[in-house]
Amino acid sequence: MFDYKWALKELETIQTLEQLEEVFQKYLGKQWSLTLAFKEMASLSPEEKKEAGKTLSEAKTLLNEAYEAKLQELSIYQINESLNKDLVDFSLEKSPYNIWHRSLLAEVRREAEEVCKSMWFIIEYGTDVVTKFENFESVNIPLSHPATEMQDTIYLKETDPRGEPLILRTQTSSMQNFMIKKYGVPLKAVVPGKVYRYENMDATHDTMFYQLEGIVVDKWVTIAHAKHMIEKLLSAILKKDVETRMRPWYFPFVEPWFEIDARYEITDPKTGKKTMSKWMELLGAGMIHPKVLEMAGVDPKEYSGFAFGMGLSRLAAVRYGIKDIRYFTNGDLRFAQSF
Ligand code: FA5
Repeated sequence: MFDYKWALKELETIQTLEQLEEVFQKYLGKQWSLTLAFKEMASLSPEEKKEAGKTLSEAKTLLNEAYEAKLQELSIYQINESLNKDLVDFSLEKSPYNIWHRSLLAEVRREAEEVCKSMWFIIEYGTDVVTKFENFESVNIPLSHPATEMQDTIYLKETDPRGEPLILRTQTSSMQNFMIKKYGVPLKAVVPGKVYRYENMDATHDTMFYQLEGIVVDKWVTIAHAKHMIEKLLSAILKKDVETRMRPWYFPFVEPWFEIDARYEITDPKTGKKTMSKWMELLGAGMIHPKVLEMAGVDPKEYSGFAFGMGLSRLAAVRYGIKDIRYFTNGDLRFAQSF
């Protein structure tokens, strides 16, 4: 008859999960010694069968319990072992560099989003990689426009599933058509995000910078609404009184169009004297072109709207009086560590 006490002893001495598996197969697996023992019972007398059945059932329960207990013990042991191996040594000396600093650009972007939320704008980010249709044609920029050529636009080798060339978006206006189609009208939405251009870099031009697109569509929207709302947003984001001016410009996707500049001043922190004071272009805006509305399925006879594209990197420069927007992204530690 099957000696389960011996099996229990064997279980007790097991040290690894692999050994446990072997013992399981030996006693409790398909070719169980225990199963065979049950089979052997067929040749016994009814009295003996009763006795042997009771013993074997008891053995099965005990073995299963012992197996489960061992499994738990070994699993916990194995987890602890691997944790010990991966232990992080917290006694290492602190790095001489303090890596946590404020990112002024991220701060301005986050605050701009909060201001927009409080004014009931929907916020969406879109993707940095877009098709030429999204970036240009959907906002009434014909593909023959110079901006679509290599000097301004960064092309990717990859194409979309239809074979359309993919590019890095040059403007958040690439989301206008998508947003109107997605949310319908009336609509009040903003799209903050990175844009990329093949630019000649200088203190106010980077190849990657942040824009914040605004799209407002409803019945009876006028340029007076546009001016009022943009001015409100600017003063909430800049958080200080900044002199601004509005002047005409041209964008194919709005009509009429305008740009807003702000007085950009740099003060020497030591002497408190102004070292620079000039106009800086902050944003382009205008009434959404009827063709753009039509392309997004909106009847321009019934609805009108305005759109604007703010340069968040330049807004941050004006707000904090930073003399070169490239400091925000070029990783210069002297700049990063001073905030
Ligand atoms: C546009 O990108 C238009 N999509 C804006 C627009 C939206 C007009 C909706 C009408 C309606 P523009 O190229 O001027 O326009 O860029 C908008 C703003 O982004 C600029 O006013 C400026 O603040 C910022 N900007 C432009 N180029 C750069 C650059 N290279 N580096 C940093 N900021 C830039």
